[in-house]
Amino acid sequence: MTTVSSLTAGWTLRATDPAPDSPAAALPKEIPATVPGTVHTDLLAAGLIDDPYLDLNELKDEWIGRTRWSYRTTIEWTDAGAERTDLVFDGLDTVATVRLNGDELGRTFNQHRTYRFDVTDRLRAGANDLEVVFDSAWEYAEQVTADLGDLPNAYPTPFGFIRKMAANFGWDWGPHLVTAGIWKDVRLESWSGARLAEVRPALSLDGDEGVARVTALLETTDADATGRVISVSIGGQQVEVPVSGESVDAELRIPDAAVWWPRGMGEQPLYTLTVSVHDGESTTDSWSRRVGFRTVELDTSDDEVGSKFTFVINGIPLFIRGANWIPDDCFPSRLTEERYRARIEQAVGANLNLLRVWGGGIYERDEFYDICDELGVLTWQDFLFACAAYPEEEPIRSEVVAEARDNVLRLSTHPSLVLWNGCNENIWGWFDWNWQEQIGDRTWGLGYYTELLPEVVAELDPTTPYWPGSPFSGSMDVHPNDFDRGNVHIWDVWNRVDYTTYADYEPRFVSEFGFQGPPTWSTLTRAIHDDPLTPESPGMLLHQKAADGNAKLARGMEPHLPEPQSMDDWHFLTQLNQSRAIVFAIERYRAQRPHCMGTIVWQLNDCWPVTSWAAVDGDGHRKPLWHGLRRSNAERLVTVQPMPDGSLMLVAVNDSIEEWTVEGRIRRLAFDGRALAEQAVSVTVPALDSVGVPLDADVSTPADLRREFVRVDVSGATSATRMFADDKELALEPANLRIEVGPWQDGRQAVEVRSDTLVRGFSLFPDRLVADAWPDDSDVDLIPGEPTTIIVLSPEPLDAAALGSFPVVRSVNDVMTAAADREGAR
Ligand code: BMA
Repeated sequence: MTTVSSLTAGWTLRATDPAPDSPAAALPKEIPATVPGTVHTDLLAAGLIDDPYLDLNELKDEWIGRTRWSYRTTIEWTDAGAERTDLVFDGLDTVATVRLNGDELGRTFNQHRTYRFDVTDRLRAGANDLEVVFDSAWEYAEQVTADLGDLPNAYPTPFGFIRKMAANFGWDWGPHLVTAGIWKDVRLESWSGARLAEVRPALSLDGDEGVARVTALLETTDADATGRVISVSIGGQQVEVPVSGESVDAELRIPDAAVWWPRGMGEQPLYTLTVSVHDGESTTDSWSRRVGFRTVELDTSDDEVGSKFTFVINGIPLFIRGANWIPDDCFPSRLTEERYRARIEQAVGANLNLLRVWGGGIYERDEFYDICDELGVLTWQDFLFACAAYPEEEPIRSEVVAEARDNVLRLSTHPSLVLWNGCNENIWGWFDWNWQEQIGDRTWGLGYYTELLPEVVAELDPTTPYWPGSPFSGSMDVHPNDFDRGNVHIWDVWNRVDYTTYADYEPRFVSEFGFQGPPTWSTLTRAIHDDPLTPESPGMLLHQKAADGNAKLARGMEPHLPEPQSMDDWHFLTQLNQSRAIVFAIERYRAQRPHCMGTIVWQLNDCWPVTSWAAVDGDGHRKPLWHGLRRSNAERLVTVQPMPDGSLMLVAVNDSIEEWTVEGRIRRLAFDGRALAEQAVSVTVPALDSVGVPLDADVSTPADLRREFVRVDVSGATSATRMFADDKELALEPANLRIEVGPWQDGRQAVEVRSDTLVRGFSLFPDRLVADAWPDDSDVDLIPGEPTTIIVLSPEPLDAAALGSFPVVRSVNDVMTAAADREGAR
């Protein structure tokens, strides 16, 4: 059997030949290094730099990415007689020279692939010196840019000329922290005879039978394969195939296989697939993964409107309720399985069924996809090309091939993986961002997206669909962001126009749309210590990376909400507006099913504390948007939507696999709670379908649009409210709340609240008291005469008086009536 010796211990780090004026020159000669890890986190752990996530520290750290770093450890080696020993790196970030006992083993240029060096004849008994020297990724990428000629790029850094996480060079939500280091596992593997160099499983369903096809490629130390067999087993079945050449094919059929389903549609049964190599009596290598049986089809067939973009899982068309995923830390080696799990559970809590791993980040570690397999969260994996034109020449091209093969093979076993996507916005860039003149007749990446990558997927992961881009129409003859065809990104909202513009569109599938809001108060004030703290104070501005971000926040809020009078108001209202913008879009597009078959919001998570489009901030705290996602993505949703003729329609959306009987009422209420009109609702919504119920004219027609609203209360879904005007136009009264705070028990504390007038945007911010405390709902409408209870989850008891008052308790009413009071006092 292969013997594995971990090499993660005993590493030290030093800057090699630093420029005399660089802070690197003043560093100690030996700094303890964590492997897997990265230079930044080692310097931080050694107290040599300040935390780059805090205040203005990011600006002090550019020299780290401009320095050459050497990692060193000693391997104590005893020869146990194996025929071969390989030095294996699961990931090197990025431009490295690997030396053993002073001899160069090789150079590396790609963060996203694995490297294996045969060191059989180079290891000596006793101590061996292993050194990995990282050149500056900046400088390497700048050199390749100079060699090949620059290409257009949405961000002014050379990330397109090096295979390294693009966002590492800075993004519109991320800092410039150009990393280096041994960011994944490193080990020695000793083996004899034959090793499984590649295992390519393809799992599918044929009626009730699970079909597992496996191709195994061997690497051998001998030409003689006599007596060598490969054994494949799954679900109690096993086959043994004699080896003749270097590859072996096997097929197993599992009768009545348990089918893997996305969450909400069924269970997530997983099987263990094991492949092993035997030479006579001895097992020389073995490989095993958890796998699942499912079929996936991306239906992009033409229809009367254009062409669809529908995921069909095990034969059932599924509405995707997704979010885009970015690296959860600028230093991904810090991501633990616990942190992955917490974040993916937050996605589940927000009623999401898909995460899109976006192309400016990384192929995540196995644990990410393992957790998604377990929880039934679908994954869509971008190849790592984002927002730029990419050269298709060397030295980039062969790196792209190697990286694609490595990662497609690694991830192909995951039943949760339902799409390989070629690029993020690069085809759009070619069409719309004035690229063509600059590119001329040079390559820009299209050959990757339309030829190279789909070929790799077809060869190595034939049971998972491929799509060239997000967005893409299906043809280079049709604009990539055509709303009738394929998938679109909607970014005019946020950048230019009001969020009600979402309602002007009837997309087939939206794979990006988003709206910014600041992080939670606890995260913001942990990271930023500006005094005074304002949206424009220096730390706030450094932690807002979007072009003109604060102006867009203000412009997006202005039509809807009262003007903020303080930093507290600004924080509350911008977060509220972020959530409302996205809820507006999701409800609208879900009501359009099956014309539209999915939304993927930009973005679930953050990599550091920042004002961004995220629903969960850099400290893992849920923003109000998370609650908005949870509500608008509920499996069963009622929403009141305007029709083209101006009338109102109640749309009941049923994403569940069971029929839904919707019983209840729709009322027009006055702000003081008086019922002005009422309509009974009784309708059955089939599974995976939606039904519209027109509102009666007396329910949908207000006598006073500033003092009335529509309320829907039905069985099986959260109540819905629809106002007749934007909040800032409403005649909202002072909230005059009666709040009762219950005792803290098992991490939960109930807050019951009543009001005798309509309260809009009622929200609790218990993280003002304890950073990790959070409410189970946000942006709640308080209806007169109907007490509302919000549960606060907190690791410690919260003071009842503080929990029941400003700044924990907020509402639109309090902002408006405070503003009115100020007006009155003048
Ligand atoms: C899209 C994404 C990201 C970006 C986001 C917000 O372009 O693909 O590149 O962060 O918009 O601007």
